[in-house]
Amino acid sequence: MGTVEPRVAAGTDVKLISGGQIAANAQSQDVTDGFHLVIDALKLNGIDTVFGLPGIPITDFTRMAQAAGLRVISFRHEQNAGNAAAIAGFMTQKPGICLTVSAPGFLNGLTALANATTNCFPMILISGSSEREIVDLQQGDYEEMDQLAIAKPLAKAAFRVLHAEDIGVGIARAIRAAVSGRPGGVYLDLPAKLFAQTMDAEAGKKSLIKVVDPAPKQIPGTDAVKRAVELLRGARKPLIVLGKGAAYAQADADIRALIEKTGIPYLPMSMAKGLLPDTHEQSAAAARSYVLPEADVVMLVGARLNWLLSHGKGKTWGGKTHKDWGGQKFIQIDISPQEADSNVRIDAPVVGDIGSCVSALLAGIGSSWQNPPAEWLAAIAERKNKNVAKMAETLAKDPKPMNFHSALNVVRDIVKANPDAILVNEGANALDFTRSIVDMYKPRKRLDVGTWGIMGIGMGFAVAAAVVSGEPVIAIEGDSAFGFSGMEVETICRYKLPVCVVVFNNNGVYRGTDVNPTGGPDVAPTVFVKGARYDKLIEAFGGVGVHATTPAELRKAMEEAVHSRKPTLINAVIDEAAGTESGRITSLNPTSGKKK
Ligand code: FYN
Ligand code: ADP
Repeated sequence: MGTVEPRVAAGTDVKLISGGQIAANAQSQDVTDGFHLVIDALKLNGIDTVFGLPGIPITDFTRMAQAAGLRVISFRHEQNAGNAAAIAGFMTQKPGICLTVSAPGFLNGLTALANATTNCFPMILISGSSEREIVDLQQGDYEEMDQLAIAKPLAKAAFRVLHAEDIGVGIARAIRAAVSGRPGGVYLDLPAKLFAQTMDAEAGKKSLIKVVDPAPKQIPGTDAVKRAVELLRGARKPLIVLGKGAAYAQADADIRALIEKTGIPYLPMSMAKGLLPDTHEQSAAAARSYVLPEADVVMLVGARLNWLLSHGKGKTWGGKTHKDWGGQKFIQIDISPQEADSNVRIDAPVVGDIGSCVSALLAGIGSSWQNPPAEWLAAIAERKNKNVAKMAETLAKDPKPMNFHSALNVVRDIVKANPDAILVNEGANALDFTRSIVDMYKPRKRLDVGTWGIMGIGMGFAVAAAVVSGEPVIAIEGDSAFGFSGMEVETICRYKLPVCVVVFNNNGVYRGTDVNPTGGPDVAPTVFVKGARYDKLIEAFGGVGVHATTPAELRKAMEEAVHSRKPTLINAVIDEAAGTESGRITSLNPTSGKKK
């Protein structure tokens, strides 16, 4: 490993010595190198944080970046660093940067990059790579891999920089690709040799680009807006669906104004919860299975008609079979012109950035808008009140052992009392119950498994959420989900982050009651060590561990954690029989056709 070399002062004589280190004598020009050009290019573009994991060839880069004033957050596994970068991108609209070593480190980061692309989160995965000449001839280099080719199909864009003078362009292209249009994951391949390349410092400075207007507004066409307004105006049972694109857009006030001015009921997708407070009277979240098939005009705002919305068809939407379309007409606001018609007909596509589209719709609606028919609103309210009352009844119970509901009743109160806290959530039952029980009050406060339903985002998201926002973070984790990133509790402790992890421990995947049908010594594939003490894990790193078996113990521990801001892990013991297979998406599990 090399040492951090200061830049050579002007007027010194510069010679390269081994490993790219620079020996300076008097009387020569000022030089810079690949390391510093990358750092300078990131800083020039307002990047202040890098998530990553040091190792060959980027160890010195992480040191130099820290020395140059960037915040460098080091993880224990690249996937978690990548997830942190991706969600930082979602929260800030700036590309989150993840830095990894070559081949295996790159591959570890790649899952997060692919997930970022799938979720439309802006992120740049920067990986060091081995020597091009050897890689391309497949001569067996250290960590040999054609990383660029592997990243391409999983990223929105992928670039490689071979020469120091191209670093400015490379970073600029990566930033533009990540945040413009539909955001996504970008791969930037930086071969080891590039970091040590030197060039004249002045020329280097001139080669850097401060990206102007990286995510340009995209104004929707007036015809498209008119078409959408007319469709909405003629609706008898209109519905607005808010997706995480709407949360990302940071057009919170206009979105709220649109909903309140039109009086149209809305349904938040999980990461759009809190865009308006979940307690808002127009929220139809608690009447989901009623409003989707009943609505006649549905306006999608930054939400795709993918599996999470049953592809816009089938029984969820009032179709007779899973392929039948319902009778709805759709308006879709999206920045991607290709999104419309991907599953069913979109009658009024409005293509543009959500801020511009929503403000154009607000203007189009004018001041003489009629609220939706009272019967529609009353029918929704009836379903909603029924569901809310049923939920309240369940939440009021205090079963022994504690179950998801009685534990989440506590979480619900804690989040209500701390609306600025960020809620990270993953698991199956731990995810589904939290989504419908815990109300969110502010935009972009709920971060979860997203489009793929991916497990393993937990600790990466929690670290980034704390670093980016400075607010307390509450991570509600299924015990299985937690296992994917659990080692990052060391990272949470190392950076003293205000993260309270609650592991809902029911002894297994979905639940802990399965048995091995052979009677053999192995436990069933879904079962973990019974009575595991996850709280001990954080104690190993100086954090606060709490073993909670009752709602009262859980409440006390969560209150203390949020108040003290100390890294905390609460092992919340849940009835091992409480979970259901795959939570709310059991139907996606194939069943065997073989007769026993
Ligand atoms: C919602 N509900 C409520 C409330 N909010 N009732 C009372 N009070 C409140 N506040 C009701 C809602 O009307 C539904 O009842 C039910 O609770 C569930 O709501 P949800 O979760 O919004 O609806 P549903 O049908 O589960 O949504 C489908 C889905 C969702 C696909 C969007 O399940 C989802 O996001 N799943 C992600 C799953 C995932 O990624 N898992 C990770 C992999 S796990 P009804 O209206 O009566 O139906 C691997 O195994
Ligand atoms: P959800 O899972 O919450 O339904 P999706 O991820 O399916 O949300 O959809 C998000 C949509 O939002 C994507 O189609 C994406 O193109 C779109 N989007 C993201 N950012 C913007 C933006 N600033 N303006 C308009 N559309 C956006």
